[in-house]
Amino acid sequence: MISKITSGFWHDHLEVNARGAIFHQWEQLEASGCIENFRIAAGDVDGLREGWFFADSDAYKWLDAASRIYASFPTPQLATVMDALIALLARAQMPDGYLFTYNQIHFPDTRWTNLQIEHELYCHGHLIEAGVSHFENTARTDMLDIARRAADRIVEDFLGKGTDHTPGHEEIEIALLRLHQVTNHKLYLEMARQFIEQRGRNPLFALSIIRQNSSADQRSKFIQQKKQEYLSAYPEFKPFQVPPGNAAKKPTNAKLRWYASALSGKYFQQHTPVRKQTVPVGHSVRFAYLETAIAMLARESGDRTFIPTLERAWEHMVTRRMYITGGIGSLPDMEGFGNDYELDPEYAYTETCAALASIFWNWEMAQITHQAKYSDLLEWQLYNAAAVGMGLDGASYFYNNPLTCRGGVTRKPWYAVPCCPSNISRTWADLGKYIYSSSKDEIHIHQYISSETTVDVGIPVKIKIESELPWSGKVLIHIDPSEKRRFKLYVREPSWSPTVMVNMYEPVEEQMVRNNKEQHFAHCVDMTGLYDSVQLRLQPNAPSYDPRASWFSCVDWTWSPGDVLELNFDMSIQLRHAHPKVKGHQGKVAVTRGPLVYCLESTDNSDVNIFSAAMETASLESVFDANLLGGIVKLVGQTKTGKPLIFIPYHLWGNRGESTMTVWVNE
Ligand code: FUB
Ligand code: ZN
Repeated sequence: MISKITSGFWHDHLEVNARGAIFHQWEQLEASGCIENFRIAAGDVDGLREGWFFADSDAYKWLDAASRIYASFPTPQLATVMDALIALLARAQMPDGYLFTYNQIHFPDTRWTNLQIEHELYCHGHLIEAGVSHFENTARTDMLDIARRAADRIVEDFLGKGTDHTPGHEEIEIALLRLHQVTNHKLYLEMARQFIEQRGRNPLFALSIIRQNSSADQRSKFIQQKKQEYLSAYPEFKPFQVPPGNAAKKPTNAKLRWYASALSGKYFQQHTPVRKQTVPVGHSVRFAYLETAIAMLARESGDRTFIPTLERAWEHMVTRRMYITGGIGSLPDMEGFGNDYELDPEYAYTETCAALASIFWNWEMAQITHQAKYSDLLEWQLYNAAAVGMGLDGASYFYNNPLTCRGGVTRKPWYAVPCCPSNISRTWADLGKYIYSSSKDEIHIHQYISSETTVDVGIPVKIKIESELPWSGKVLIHIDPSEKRRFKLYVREPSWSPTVMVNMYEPVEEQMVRNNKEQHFAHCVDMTGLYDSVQLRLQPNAPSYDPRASWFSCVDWTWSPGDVLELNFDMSIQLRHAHPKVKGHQGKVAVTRGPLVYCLESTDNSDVNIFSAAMETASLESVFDANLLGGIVKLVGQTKTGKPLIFIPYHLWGNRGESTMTVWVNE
């Protein structure tokens, strides 16, 4: 059920997404040759294919994002670009459904050659997802037909095949399951199930990866040679210059660990069958896409035997392999998980896509289990580890997201691997789907985002949320059933709010109450007694972020048109400590308020060394500053020597040119 986001923090972000980011991304895709690759494959033009073997996926993810954006911002400019791209994809697709410009242009006689390395199935997955999103948001079937042709090709080529026929980068599974949701075509579900169940069962995986690596290397050398020949033949051709990416600080043995992880299969989550994968390992985007797909399969097929493994992996990730921001992936090179408690803030890779992938996974888990901890983490990652990925202008991005930066890192308009920009755009454009879930006689409110929707509990119930998050803790929930009706409303008590004060307003005479709620105040319920996880609730000196402290409280009530529930979350500043086993964090705190992690950026703190300054913790207070970064609540305090300190939300750092930054501060 998609809600319309109506105002506030997220509405502003969605405006930037729809009016700026999506067009900026299109320009970059054109400029970088990604779209031209399809024209070459279609035979429209001759030219040089550009970008990585997975470049096609960026065009598909853009179309996916554009389709979702179009549902709320249906501009003719966007429609024109989308339609042209769909027509181009139709021309580029081979008559039998295959579409992968890398092979079509360079190796027309080969297919499905290096499944672990070359992302062929990953690209087809994003193609299929674009088709599903386009159909869901426009009700048109032209792009869906392209997606179905691709999916049918895959079913024909892979269904019934053995354990050496799984993708190296998970994604196709999610795509096939989404396609199954809209077509109800059983074979798509079966294909996804096979890809998932066959993972980690190839006893010769190491040999296979060595062969594929060497084949992929040879193929890429061949392409380099072709490129040189092309550039000599066409000296006037100027290849797109991608700005240099941000170097990631890494431990000395990072490369070696990457090789070891790849050979063992862990990097690809191919080391053991999925039901035994209780520890998050390897490339973190791949890992979280796999978990998302497994959860989707469990939900769609009703096979709940997958759930305990997913729960254990989640618990492991949250307690031992996740940064305070909700970011995952502490090893550059591998772009993935390190060992337990290996969470160096400077090495933090925490790719934007990894946070997004975790959001997808958490949403699936929230729907299956109705446990608030998943929605809590979804919210935390949305505001921190994911939101940091897009700059305020919608035209500058981070790819990897350190928690400590000593310089040399800036937001870039584009990347050689531009997977994150369109991924964040498509997620934001779909934010309205993460707010509610409902069944016969209950509604769960997972997120407090200003929005409107109609929920079905046997009768239609209009719900409007007016949320002041993340700056203030007041949230009004207007409940408007079409007639008086008893049902349970579950509201999530966030882990970050030590207490929640609740007021309920009930109309006595409908019009009057709507106009003047205070005077018709009917009930005041302090819900703090209603949850079981009291022991996990935060104390002023909190441990690290722990979503398990979140709980759904139930308001079992006969609702009347015009009822209003008011929640007031505690927005006091929290000082959080890392787990004692995380190296280098003794004597340091991370500062959070509400769902936001804060940081010190040198731009606001030119008089202090943000890495060595010791904070006077009692001095911290929150101040709304209308002139800072578009209007934010900043935190102001001072060092032990009396120098001012200004904290801004972590997701906003890097918006004012090059700087240094730290999340962890000396106490
Ligand atoms: O490989 C495709 C995407 O690019 C991955 O998801 C990202 O981590 C980056 O490697
Ligand atoms: Zn990415």
